[in-house]
Amino acid sequence: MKKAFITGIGGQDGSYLAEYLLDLGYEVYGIIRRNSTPEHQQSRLDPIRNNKNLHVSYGDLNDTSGIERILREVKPDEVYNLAAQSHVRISYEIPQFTVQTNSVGVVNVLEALRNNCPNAKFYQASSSEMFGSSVDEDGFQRESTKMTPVSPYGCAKVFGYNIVRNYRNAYKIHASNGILFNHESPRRGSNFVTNKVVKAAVKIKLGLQDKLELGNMDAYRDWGHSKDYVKAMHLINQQPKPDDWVVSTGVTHSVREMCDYVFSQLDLNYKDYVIQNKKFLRPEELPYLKGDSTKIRKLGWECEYTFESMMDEMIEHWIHIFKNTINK
Ligand code: NAP
Ligand code: G4F
Repeated sequence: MKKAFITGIGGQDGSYLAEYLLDLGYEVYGIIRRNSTPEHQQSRLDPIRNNKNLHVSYGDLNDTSGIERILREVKPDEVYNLAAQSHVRISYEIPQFTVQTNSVGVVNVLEALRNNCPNAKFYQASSSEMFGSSVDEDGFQRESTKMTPVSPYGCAKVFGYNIVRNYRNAYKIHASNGILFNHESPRRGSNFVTNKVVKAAVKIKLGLQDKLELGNMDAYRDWGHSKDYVKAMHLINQQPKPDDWVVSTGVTHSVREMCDYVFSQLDLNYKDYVIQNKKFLRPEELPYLKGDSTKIRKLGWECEYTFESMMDEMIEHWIHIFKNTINK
């Protein structure tokens, strides 16, 4: 039985990846941070909580001794470093914590791996936010696109990306980067724009909310589904040679178009409800993302969800939640 260790297992991707690996027959180990409200934090793991092959313990990327101890005891075959302060706008509010976790945290895990299980395969959750303002002439970002990050989050992720390549070359560690474009699901944090919009639109439809306050509606994002993207993470760690891969749908929509789609599905016009609040604007915005994932598609990876089927699933999720609330 293969053993996998996942940091950030309580997050959107970590929870889907854990489910996927358990289904494949892995023994899965993961860390969550200590939190004053554990019920809330661990809810994404509820579907697999009783699986005997799941082992969750407390840990933090900034607590090196704990990471060292787990890797020494478990000696995993595969390590997935998904833990991060993952919110771009909030990275302006807590830049030092963001850098500590998203940059130094990567070194902490790599060092623990090098000292305790040097043959383990390492996956780093790199991000399209690293491209920042760079777009190739054909309108896409790809593995070769220049990285000009425009946020503390993006800058920190570029360091993580580079240190992975450095450890790969210097120490011959099987360390890879997945450069993932935005991906969503019903498990997405509700302060990210897709889930924020869907949750509010459903509440407006049910008479539970009047308005929705957003920031910049003219940014474009390439939105895929987290369930499809965790399969790419696993595929990357199965490759004979470590490398860097873009994971994306190749389709882009503006925040405005996404709002239009969601409200229309509920027979509403977003223009009647959405207002701008400057507090949701960013000091520097990333205006446009569209990824070329030709390289990983050559390995057989593909998306099962479309933008529309993913948004529909999120709408259904929130309708179910709020109808149950109303009926109680
Ligand atoms: P998420 O839901 O925010 O999950 C991140 C997890 O990391 C959370 O469970 C969080 O725990 C944990 N974490 C934060 N700081 C930590 C620390 N110091 N030590 C240990 N754990 C810590 O994010 P996600 O959407 O699943 O994304 C997974 C990874 O992919 C992240 O690294 C993200 O930056 C990257 N990524 C995401 C996307 C995307 O569109 N989703 C795209 C590209 C890359 P708490 O709940 O305790 O904060
Ligand atoms: O949903 P978002 O917060 O995602 P963002 O900033 O693109 O970051 C996500 O994707 C990255 C990959 O490119 C990941 F690395 C990162 O961890 C995260 O998962 O914002 C999307 C767009 C932005 O242009 C933002 O300015 O939506 C715009 N937006 C407009 N109003 C808003 C809002 N975003 C949020 N979160 N909240 C708003 O009210």
